[in-house]
Amino acid sequence: DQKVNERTIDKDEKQTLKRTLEEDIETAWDRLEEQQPQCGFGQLGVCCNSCKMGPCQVDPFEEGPQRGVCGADANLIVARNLLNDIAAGAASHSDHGREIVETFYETAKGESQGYELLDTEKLKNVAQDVGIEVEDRSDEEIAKELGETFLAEYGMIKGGLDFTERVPEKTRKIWNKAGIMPRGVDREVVESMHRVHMGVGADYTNMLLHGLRTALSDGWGGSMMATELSDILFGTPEVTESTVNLGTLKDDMVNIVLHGHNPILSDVVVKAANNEALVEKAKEAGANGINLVGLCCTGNELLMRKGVPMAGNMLNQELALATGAVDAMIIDYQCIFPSLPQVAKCFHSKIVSTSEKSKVPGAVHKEFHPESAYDTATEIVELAIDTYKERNPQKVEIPCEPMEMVAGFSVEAIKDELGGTFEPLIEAITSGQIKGVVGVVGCSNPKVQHDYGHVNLAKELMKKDILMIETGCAAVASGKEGLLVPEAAEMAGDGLQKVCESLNIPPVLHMGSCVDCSRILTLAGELANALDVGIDQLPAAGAAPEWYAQKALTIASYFVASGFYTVVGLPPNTHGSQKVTDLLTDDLEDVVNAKFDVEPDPKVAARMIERHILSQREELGI
Ligand code: NFS
Repeated sequence: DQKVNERTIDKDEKQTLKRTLEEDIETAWDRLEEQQPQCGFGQLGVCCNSCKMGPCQVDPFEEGPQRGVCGADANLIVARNLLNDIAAGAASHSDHGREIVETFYETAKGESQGYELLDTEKLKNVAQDVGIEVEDRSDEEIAKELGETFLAEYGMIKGGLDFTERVPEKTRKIWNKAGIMPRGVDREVVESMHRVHMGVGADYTNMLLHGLRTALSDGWGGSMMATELSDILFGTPEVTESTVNLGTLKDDMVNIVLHGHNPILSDVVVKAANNEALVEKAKEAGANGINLVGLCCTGNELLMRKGVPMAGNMLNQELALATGAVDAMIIDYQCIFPSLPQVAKCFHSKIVSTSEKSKVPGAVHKEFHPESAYDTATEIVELAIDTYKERNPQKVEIPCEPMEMVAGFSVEAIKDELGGTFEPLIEAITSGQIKGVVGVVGCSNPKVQHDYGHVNLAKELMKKDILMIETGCAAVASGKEGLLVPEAAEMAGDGLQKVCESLNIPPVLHMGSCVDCSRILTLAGELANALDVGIDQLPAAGAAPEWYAQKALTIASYFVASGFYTVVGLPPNTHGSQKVTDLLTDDLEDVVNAKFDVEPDPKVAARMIERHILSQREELGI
């Protein structure tokens, strides 16, 4: 019991965690335990395995070697590792974005199966944002040109990203001065890989500034294209009610879990699962129907647009299987434990991999392509129904009832809730009813008690009249804790409580998946433009209390580069260099008017964020 309590604050999942321990079902927590003690050089970021004169380690206590074979010191090794991480994160979001752009383009040309241009109003808005003519043209024509324009964002023909048009003038000036204006998405990532090669970048500051530029090409490029075109293809999210936690799995239904990140597959699976003939088939197999639930960010995409319930966040993936109730877990890519087939083997469950990029030994592979999307989705749903017949009801343990939540807060939806203009929000902020806005984002990490960082940071900040806009695993943690319903405003300070009551919104707004952190950027751009300031001047901040992924580091980096003071709960393995640490947590302020801080205690982090927001308000004179 002690172990279970140390591992999570989610009371509902404790029972399932206990089961994994009793029945020897190995999870990430067990593997973390086996890894102890983790390599100290790695934690400090002072080991380098880039070139094969190495691996090299620099002695942080200055007794052993101070340089690798090539001559790199701790500052360079730490910075190089960090740039490598940022590039990997930017690449994964942006490559996901590329698949969306390609599917969008195929749809515009009428070559995909199961997709349509669903939100044509947004199509026109986005096209106009990037300077495409919309008058007297068909939706397909506009979409085709938009698809071509966005495909070109990846290369370097244009020399600049179109969405930087959304960046406030003052913020763009800062980027130009710092030399970090992003050019092309692929260009920045490839250039990062060039710079981390042995014998290229040797100046840690120069390396890390390029890290910021690479991150910006993700936030205002790859991720933003992923969000905006997904909205056009699958619908711009509107405020929607749904449910969350392991209780969303049903003992009398065929349970299909959609896990990963890219909605191009999962969205079509939703269509297939609603097909009457397949529902009938499920009933013939003895089930009451087909139950779709989401996990991780693909789950967030479906929740936002279709109200599909969420089984949980990153650390819930093995626990979902450990309920014994999952018939098929469909994975695309990112944040997927390679160990899933091992857990599935303890039950009848099947893992179905779908991306050529993300094959997993032990999974059934059903490769997915936009041209045959619906056929593949149908095949997978049929497989799930067949697998259901093998389920042993005796082994099913669903630990709880689902928790209610509200999601779907796209920038457009927030504007709608406010009555069609951001004026009421700006009014609430300037009057001090709401002191500021914080983007709480990122992963779960077994090094942190599950959901502890997210939930406590949100609770502390709402008491201080600070509104949360959340994405990813952070938002799901808030959902499981019951913070994503309007009634949660009772826990907030008086000002925020009143605003939530009058608008009937929760104090924590679920804005979507991790690529939807770009919605946070778009919103910040709108607010800053309305106030005629740079993003760095807003009474706002970012936080990633339980992050683990390179992607999260990229998000934190584009938050900081865009002007958000950002507090992360775990260090990015940089403490082996005092100079890099100083740069990130101090000197960056002189470059982009924002910086990182590292603070594991959410209560302390909340105070740091509040202090920042109050000083921003003072400078704005509000
Ligand atoms: Ni984003 Fe983190 Fe993964 Fe989503 Fe969750 S772990 S970096 S929040 S699911 S991407």
